[in-house]
Amino acid sequence: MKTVYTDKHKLRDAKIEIHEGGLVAPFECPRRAEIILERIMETGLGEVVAPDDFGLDPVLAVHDAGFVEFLRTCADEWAAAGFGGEAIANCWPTRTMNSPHIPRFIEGKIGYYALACETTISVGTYEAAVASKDVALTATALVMNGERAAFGLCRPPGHHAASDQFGGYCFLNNAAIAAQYARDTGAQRVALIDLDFHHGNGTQQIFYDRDDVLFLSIHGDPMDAFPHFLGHADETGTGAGQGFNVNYPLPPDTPYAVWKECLDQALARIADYAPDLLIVSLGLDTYEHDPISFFKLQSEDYTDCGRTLAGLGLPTVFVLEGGYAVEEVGVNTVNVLQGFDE
Ligand code: Q9C
Ligand code: ZN
Repeated sequence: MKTVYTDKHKLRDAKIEIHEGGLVAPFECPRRAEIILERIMETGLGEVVAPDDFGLDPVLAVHDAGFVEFLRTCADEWAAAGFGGEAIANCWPTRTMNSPHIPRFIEGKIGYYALACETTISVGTYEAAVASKDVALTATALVMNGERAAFGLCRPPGHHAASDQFGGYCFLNNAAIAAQYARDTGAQRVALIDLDFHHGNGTQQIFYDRDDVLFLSIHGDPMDAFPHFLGHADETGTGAGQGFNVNYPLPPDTPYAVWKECLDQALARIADYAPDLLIVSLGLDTYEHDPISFFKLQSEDYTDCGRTLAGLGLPTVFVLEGGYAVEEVGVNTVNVLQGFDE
């Protein structure tokens, strides 16, 4: 299958992340995408093409305009306030009493829009996030125009980004933007399966009240893992979306055999839904040696996963999400795509 890729991901190159009580080099780093691209070249997976510019309309179809403007101006406003380093949230709206006012000052504004504080906003982050959604949209357009499948090598990732929140290394929700674009260009129903180790809280939120995008996610139980507050099995959708949100939280040390049972259940639900398009939020942080996750998938399991996804027989867009065992992320990613292509 074809891969969509651009060097612009390198513009997202933050220097710090808050992790276990200290500052570390970010797990979500440019090298991840380079290693995946190298593996694609070395295996001859298929042609690598550059993204087209889709502008902001497909972004504003799922994200709040004030939020997008905040992402665009955040790094500059941080510097203009006289702050050094990277923009980082140190405050949150009160959970017990909510005011509708969005702070004017950047220190309050970033707290308003932040989902978590591990993720800073550095110079270039917005430009990289915009390029990343163009990668996802280009891959989606390829499939809407007749390709069996395509891979969007997206960086930064997107699935934690909600309609007006960033965090968990995510700024714009590439998969959600792609799903909405597919709906707006002829797909009646879209299924979106999130295989990243972490629950796709942002994607869930964006489509929670809708029945035209079925969302399913297999992930570490939020009782034990980020994003901590969403991803429970009792989150099933609301209004018209009731029954169109499906979560499979799993405990520490889950091996592939158990994970695969959930995948089979999820795929049965998708087959029953009969979508026009499948979007896969492809995280590789389910890997046994991922530094921030707790599942036990092995490299060869990813080939089986890709083969299993292909069994649905649906036009399929793969969108890269997480995966932080950097040396192995190329092999694991391409194993899924090769398994699908077999
Ligand atoms: N200190 C994605 O995989 N919390 N995001 C990390 C380690 C944030 C993961 C906890 C994890 C975000 C796209
Ligand atoms: Zn993840």
